[in-house]
Amino acid sequence: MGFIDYEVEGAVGIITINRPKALNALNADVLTELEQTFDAVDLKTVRCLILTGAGDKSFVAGADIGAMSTMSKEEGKAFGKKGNDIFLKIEKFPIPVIAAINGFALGGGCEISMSCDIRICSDTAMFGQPEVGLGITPGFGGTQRLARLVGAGMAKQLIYTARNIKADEAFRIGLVNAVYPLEELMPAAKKMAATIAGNAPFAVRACKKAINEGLQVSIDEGAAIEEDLFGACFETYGQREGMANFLRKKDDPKKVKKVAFLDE
Ligand code: DAK
Repeated sequence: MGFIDYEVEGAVGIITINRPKALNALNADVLTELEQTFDAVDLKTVRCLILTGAGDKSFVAGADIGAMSTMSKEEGKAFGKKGNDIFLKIEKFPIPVIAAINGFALGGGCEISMSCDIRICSDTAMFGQPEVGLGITPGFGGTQRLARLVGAGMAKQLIYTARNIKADEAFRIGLVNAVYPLEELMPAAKKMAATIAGNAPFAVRACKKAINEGLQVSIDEGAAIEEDLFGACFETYGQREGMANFLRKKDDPKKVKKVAFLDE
């Protein structure tokens, strides 16, 4: 281990990709450690994750170009699979993952942020898919997730031109939800994560599953997925206590504070 830091603050886990000398570029070791870190998250107590990069210059400057430059077709395919497996793991991870993008998010860096549930960034952030300039396609889901997030026309323009965009443009096209001065980024990410972690954990996880799975299917099938997950919330501590709390509040608004939802 050595390229990934993991710390827990309350119910929020913070995963930091820590390879600042290479602007946190992703090589096979970084990807392996990242996967091991996600596998080790204690889902009984951690309710939301933040993914960020070490240093104040880069989130992730992409896949490691030096490591890739001499790969054979087979090695390239294996590397692509390794990346795709971990990016899919992040996307399907049971609890929400917020990408706190503190600088360059290029190639695989932009792609890993897109596998997270929510993206917020510093005003110094820079996004792009420069792959066609390197003779490859975006290989960690960029052709798929960028089009889903910002629409096919904008995704095609960014990918075909390999042009980098700054934080304000990323915000304008809907790639990120909010932009902060660099020093305010992590406090904002922690505040958002703590707010999410303060809600009923079973319900939050069910929402993530419903949104993600619903996006892959027709609206009819999506409605069926939603019904199942909605039903699954009943009889949980969160549903019982959340609704009871609302009813108590109606009796006497001063009597009851926000529910402290138990882990479930
Ligand atoms: N890989 C390896 N090292 C990198 C790197 C990268 N992507 N980006 C930066 N570095 C290293 C630099 O080599 C330099 O190392 P030293 O020379 O100090 O040893 C150090 O980080 C600092 O970088 P610079 O000196 O270049 O710093 P600047 O501020 O001048 O420039 C920059 C920052 C981010 C604009 C520049 O470093 C840059 O353009 N970096 C490359 C960005 C990029 O093109 N990223 C996309 C990589 S392609 C696949 C799946 C996925 C992918 C591929 C295949 N399969 C399915 C097979 C993904 C591909 C990509 O992500």
